[in-house]
Amino acid sequence: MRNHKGLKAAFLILAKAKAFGAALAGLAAIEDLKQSPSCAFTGRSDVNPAPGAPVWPEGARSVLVIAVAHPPEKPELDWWFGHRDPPGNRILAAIIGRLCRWIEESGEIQTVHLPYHVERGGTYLKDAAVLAGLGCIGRSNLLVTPEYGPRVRLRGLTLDVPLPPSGPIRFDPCRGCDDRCRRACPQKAFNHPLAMADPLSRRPLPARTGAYMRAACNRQMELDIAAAGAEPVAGFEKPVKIIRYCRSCELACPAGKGG
Ligand code: B12
Repeated sequence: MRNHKGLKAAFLILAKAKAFGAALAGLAAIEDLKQSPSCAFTGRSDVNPAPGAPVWPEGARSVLVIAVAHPPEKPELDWWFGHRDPPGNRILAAIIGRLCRWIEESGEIQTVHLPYHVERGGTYLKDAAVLAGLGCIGRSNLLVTPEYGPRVRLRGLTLDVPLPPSGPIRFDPCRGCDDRCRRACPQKAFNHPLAMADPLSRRPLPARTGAYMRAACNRQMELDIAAAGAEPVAGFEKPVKIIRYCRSCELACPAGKGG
């Protein structure tokens, strides 16, 4: 897309994402994303096995990432009700679905609504969000935004046109922080520096210092599933199991609103 036309399209699309309910929205170039730490790191560590490089939809050139805030006073946005995915995720999916339809009405751009899981055709949303200018990767290994700290959830779509990226931004709230996200972890997932077998792998990653252990974090998720009990919930005929996944690292972060 020629420069001025691309800029205008980017502006209109980002404005529409907000009009449809996104708290934050940004654009990243897929060429840049292919070089991003998660794509490059993928599969290089036995400790943090990852699904592999994303498989991009044919012709995709740009990614639009949106964020919806998950403030501490609305914990239910993040809860699983039985097999039903969290309300926050359904809000994200609805916004992306509407955006796809709206963008395609132009007749000039093809979109693909990215699934959540990388192994099912999705992408690494935190990396995409950093490149799109939504924030930075914090010592919690989460995307930290100036507005809401890490208390956001992400979703994306691809577009088959090269649009001007809206990031990255200069923002680093972790510098000088006393590591309260890491200290809050019930499984001490940040206590183990990763020895990366591949000398070319980027030492400071993940969680910026190579100190995030997925298996330990996942152990807590399994405990959270085991702790879920059936409760009466409006809209459900019978009591339903509510899974409240751990959010200790993000809730401990002082950055942004709700921090
Ligand atoms: C699989 C998965 C999990 C797994 C494994 C997590 C992991 N990090 O490996 C488990 C179940 C354990 C998990 C846990 C959690 N998850 Co999770 N998870 C995902 C999923 C589906 C893929 C993540 C992945 O595989 N990453 C690949 C691995 C290799 O990378 P990584 O460990 O995340 O670290 C990379 C980045 O930090 C990056 N990086 C580091 N520094 C820099 C610097 C720059 C400049 C850039 C560009 C990148 C970068 O490089 C690292 C790799 O080397 C994403 C959704 C998605 N499609 O992206 C959600 C996602 C990352 N999870 C999310 C959340 C909220 C959580 C939890 C808080 C649980 C919860 N209540 O939902 C915890 C927090 C864990 C943590 N502190 O990292 C959110 C994060 C939102 C945010 N603000 O960042 C996401 C985006 C989902 C969403 N709905 O929005 N998760």
